[in-house]
Amino acid sequence: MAAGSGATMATMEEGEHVKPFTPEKAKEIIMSLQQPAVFCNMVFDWPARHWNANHLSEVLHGKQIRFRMGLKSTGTVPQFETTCNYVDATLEEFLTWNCDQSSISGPFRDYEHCKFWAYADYKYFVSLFEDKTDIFQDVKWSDFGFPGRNGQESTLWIGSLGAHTPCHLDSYGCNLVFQVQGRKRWHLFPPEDTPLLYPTRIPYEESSVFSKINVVNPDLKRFPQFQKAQRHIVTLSPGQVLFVPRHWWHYVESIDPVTVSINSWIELEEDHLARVEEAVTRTLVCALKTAEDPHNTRAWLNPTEVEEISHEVNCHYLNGAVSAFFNHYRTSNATEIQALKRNGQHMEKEELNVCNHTEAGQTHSQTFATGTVKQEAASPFGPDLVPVTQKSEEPPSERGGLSESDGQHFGKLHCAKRQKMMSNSENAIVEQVASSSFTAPSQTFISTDDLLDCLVNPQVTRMVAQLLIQGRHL
Ligand SMILES: O=C(O)CCC(=O)C(=O)O
Repeated sequence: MAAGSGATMATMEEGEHVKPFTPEKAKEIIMSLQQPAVFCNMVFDWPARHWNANHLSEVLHGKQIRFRMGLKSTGTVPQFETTCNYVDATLEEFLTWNCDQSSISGPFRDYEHCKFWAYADYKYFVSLFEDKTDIFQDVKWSDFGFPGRNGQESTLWIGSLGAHTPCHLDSYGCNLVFQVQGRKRWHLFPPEDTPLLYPTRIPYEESSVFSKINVVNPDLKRFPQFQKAQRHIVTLSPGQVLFVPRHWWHYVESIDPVTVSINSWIELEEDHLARVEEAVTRTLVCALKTAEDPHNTRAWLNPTEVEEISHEVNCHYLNGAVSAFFNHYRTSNATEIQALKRNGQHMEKEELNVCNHTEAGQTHSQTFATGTVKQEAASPFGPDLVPVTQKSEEPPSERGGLSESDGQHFGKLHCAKRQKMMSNSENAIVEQVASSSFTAPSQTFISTDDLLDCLVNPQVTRMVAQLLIQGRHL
């Protein structure tokens, strides 16, 4: 929707501006869109618009922050957090190292600026600003239709040129990313490309599935299927907000000397099952990796993870996730369940699709109703929502218009109602839980044997065997 009906007025220093979308409309778009897109002109009145690194350095005066240090020049192997070095420093020290390259003192002294980047990444506002809770109000996700959501549910990312996050997908939610300072280039791949991205859970981090591929310098001999992946690229500039739909893969790199961005992951209905999946993954990864080498977690456990990896704790965590799933659907009202069931009929058919997994990119892009197929229709949302298309052009600068080619790619299929991507099995579980005839297990009900019965179920072991055989050349 272009500025006009339903648009809201907001005041800023230079005069009055109209936001192109009301909170209700923005939320409707976010909950229905299955393609990444850039919102323009939505945050010009947010106080956080002025949070450049110099300003943050004053706000956080003297606070020690952990920076991840990586090499600017790399080969074909992704720079995972487990292989990076870390430096504890203030933002002021970071800025001195970054801007005054002759400086060889301070905590960054061992890192030549021409060879390394530094990244204060994935910093939760609540731990960063602690007692300065007023600052949370400077971020207003309520403008996107999420009342009360502010800095408290946000993370901050401050990096130097070349700082990047390896390619991964987030297991939970969808994502809104506000670019505050400098530009970042996002390489995105749709969920149906998952088999082409060679997913791995090592290093292990809850909620992140990493790709084995360095997508900016891929080893195509080792990962030939990656050539079929549908890369979408967008450069995010200050003042813009990127919407990343659920399960889209992303590699993000800082392409200016200093970058600052703020994001918030928005919870989705699908997260209830995803939490159980993550708990199973954690239990399995911890058990096998500890069996392999009981004393060396550094090689596989992401530094962001708590070190508590005992089987007992993981089982407790799994039971918590399963109970939460049951509680949620038991208390969901009938309309909600009906909607879930309807959406489930349009499931993404990725389950147990092992035999075809090398062809998945092709098969899915044909059947996936809201994939990246080019559409002829113009954008239904006007110039302030720029779709990120395959090999797309850069989005326009703030207040700029949608380019002709962008408009052609943004058809009505892309704004179809979010298909919940609920699998048949989840649909069946939801139905069972919702129906009174289903006796839900009580309290701590999943034992190690229960878990093993599922993991070594013949269907599962067949799938694992097929994956191992197909991947034996890796
Ligand atoms: O900005 C980055 O480096 C990564 C951001 C990211 O992975 C996310 O917001 O999910």
